Amino acid sequence: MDTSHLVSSLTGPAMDKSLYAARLAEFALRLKPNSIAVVVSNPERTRSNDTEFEYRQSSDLLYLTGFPEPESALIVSNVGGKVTSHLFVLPKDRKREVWTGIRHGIEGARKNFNCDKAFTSDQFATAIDSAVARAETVYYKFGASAHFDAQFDKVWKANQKPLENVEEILHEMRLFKSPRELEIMRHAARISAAAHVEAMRLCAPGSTEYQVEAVLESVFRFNGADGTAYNSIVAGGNNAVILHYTTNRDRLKDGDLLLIDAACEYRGYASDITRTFPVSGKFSEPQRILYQLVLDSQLAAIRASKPGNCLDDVHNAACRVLRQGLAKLGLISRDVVTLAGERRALKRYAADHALAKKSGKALPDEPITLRSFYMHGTSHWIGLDVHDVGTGGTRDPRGKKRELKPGMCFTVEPGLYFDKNDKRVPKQFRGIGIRIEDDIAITEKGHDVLTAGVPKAVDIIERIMDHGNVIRMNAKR
Ligand SMILES: [Mn+2]
Repeated sequence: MDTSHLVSSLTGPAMDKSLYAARLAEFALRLKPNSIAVVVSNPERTRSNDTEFEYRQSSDLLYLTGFPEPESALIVSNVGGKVTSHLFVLPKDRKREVWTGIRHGIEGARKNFNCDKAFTSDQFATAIDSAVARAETVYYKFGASAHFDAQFDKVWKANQKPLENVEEILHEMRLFKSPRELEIMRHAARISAAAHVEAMRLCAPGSTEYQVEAVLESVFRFNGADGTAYNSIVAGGNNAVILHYTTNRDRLKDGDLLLIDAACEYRGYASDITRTFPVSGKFSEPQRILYQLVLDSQLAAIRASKPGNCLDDVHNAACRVLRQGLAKLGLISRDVVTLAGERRALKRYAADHALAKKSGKALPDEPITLRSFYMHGTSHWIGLDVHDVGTGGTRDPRGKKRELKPGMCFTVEPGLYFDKNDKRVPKQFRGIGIRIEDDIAITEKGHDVLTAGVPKAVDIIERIMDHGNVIRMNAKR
């Protein structure tokens, strides 16, 4: 059976066989001589009784092979100067396939997924036994699959071969996106951007968080995305101060802001976008002031996203603007307006706290600093995983400064969060949570904003939302 259509049938950019072959060759090149590397699939996970969560291949196996099915594994051997790749897959089984879907089988695996040889999954135990015996070094990482861990562990313990972490090689490779990967990520970002614009157009007082969620996710699916890259956060009003609010059950109120952190995955690659806008379509004065501050901080961080800088520089650029803005508004004091000042204050607090604890005195209040209202980082890598692998905001695995280089992709997502009960802030700012997030790719000259398709300037957001003649969800006509 010709199953080549299963690898890349939809329109839109995709990986192809030659790119996977090049990747596998590059991976083999990075292995020590006379070694083998084993990469295994994620297990299926039960959602309810006898039904499973939608299956998602482990990102490492996906990266090396594109093979999408569970109970699969890859052994790459680099012994005696000869590189081979063997893929272990579920066998064709007409009766099972009627229930669980078409399998590539051994033939499909060999034909469409670049391996030198393919075997059935139940041959893995025997194969790993002889592969480990022949190797001087073995690369593996425990923890992905209990099933394969048990089989590997038995053989590895019996053979006493030095163990290296396969992720150290793979994740360093995954940190740098190839031109085709960037095309795929740009496509994912375009779909997510369109979804955010649609949510802005349709949102109105009286509609609900889950209706907005439905709008977003329908745009993802309609445009051929795999699905969501992570659970959608659609948080009206004070819900936005809960960083991972995914309940999405409340009604949206006139006068509140709406924070949406939602994006799709396309051909295995994630996008990640956050926008915050007024439910009514018009920012109130306090909302606009805080929103503009977060936006200015995000723009400063994006400007710092260039070769030679590191992620800490990006974070510091964002924080600098936020600290100055908060000091100007009187939300933090002048002596914590710099990073050094903030560090001093927190150090003093830690010492006072320890002392009070020791002597049984009343514990001091934590000083009010940027960390009180912005408690997360500014960036994470993005790729096959939404919080992608790759070490180091500052240092690489060798302890050298982790400079940003072309092909690296990450988010820039500063925010400010003022709980409705936070007595440390003026009333007009309480119950406001704002985050603005874009996906950035580092280029030779600087950067490319992959998610530029969704506006973030105050006037443009207000213009998009000001459609008197557009029928909005649940809006009174
Ligand atoms: Mn993010």
